[in-house]
Amino acid sequence: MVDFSLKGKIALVTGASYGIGFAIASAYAEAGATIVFNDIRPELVEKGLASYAGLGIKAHGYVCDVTDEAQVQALVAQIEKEVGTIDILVNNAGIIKRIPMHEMKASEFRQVIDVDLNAPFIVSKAVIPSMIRKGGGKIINICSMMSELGRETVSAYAAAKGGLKMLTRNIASEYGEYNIQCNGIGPGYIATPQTAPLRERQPDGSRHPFDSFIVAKTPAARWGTTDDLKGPAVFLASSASDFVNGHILYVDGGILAYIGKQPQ
Ligand code: NAP
Ligand code: GCO
Repeated sequence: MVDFSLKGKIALVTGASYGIGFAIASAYAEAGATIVFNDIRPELVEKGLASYAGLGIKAHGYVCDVTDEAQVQALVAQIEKEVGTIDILVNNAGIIKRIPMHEMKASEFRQVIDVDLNAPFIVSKAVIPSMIRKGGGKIINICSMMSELGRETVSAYAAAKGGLKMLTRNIASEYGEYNIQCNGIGPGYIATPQTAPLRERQPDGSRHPFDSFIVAKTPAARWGTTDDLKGPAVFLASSASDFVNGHILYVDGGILAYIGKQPQ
């Protein structure tokens, strides 16, 4: 019997008050895991706790900026004291800044790299020693279409998510012998607050051009929802994927396989 259960496991999902992180954590709870999450703003941690409670999930929420190594080290120690050793880490917290590269400040570029690439390093580094002591663990990095493709205005984000793909492969390479599997999920275009600006109705009520573009570029002819990510995330967190390591699982409705529909 293939085992997709997460019963008895403790999962930390970063930036999971809402959006993709919230959906993944909720799916993990449904599969039996104890949920731990963090957010950078106290009010969002409270909002997240209420949202989880609304689903009947007693989550553990903490305020922590994942780019701050001291805060992350303290968070992991507090989780280990109050909840237990982390079995599953999902590096989900992320930001994007859509600015033409020649207009982007170096500080803005660095901020995106800090959250989307440096932070997964910091948090993974903090949890790996305990995973080794425990005999194994799962690390899942939330990558992106921009781990493979570029587009206008997302230079920092693409650089970060491309780097995150290789960090995923390197963690897999360095820690596979300790029964730690590190894989990535590469969501396609998912309807969350992060992509809301790309889906806004135009003043005349028509669809945003980027909205129509993505629908034409996706064989499934739709935006993804956070529900589409739940099954792949549970698979990569479960023992069903114990021999999957260093893999980026694209959950994109087929975007990466498709040249795109001819404009009518
Ligand atoms: P989102 O709605 O913007 O949520 C991002 C979450 O990360 C928020 O809870 C945010 O908290 C948190 N966060 C940001 N900076 C943080 C920090 N320094 N420390 C702790 N938490 C922090 O994004 P999403 O659409 O759910 O995306 C989640 C992940 O999936 C991101 O890594 C994103 O790059 C990736 N992704 C998204 C899509 C998509 O189409 N939506 C596709 C591919 C990949 P605050 O609200 O307090 O900032
Ligand atoms: C953008 C979008 C994308 C998505 C996602 C695609 O501006 O192109 O925000 O980057 O967020 O990463 O996989």
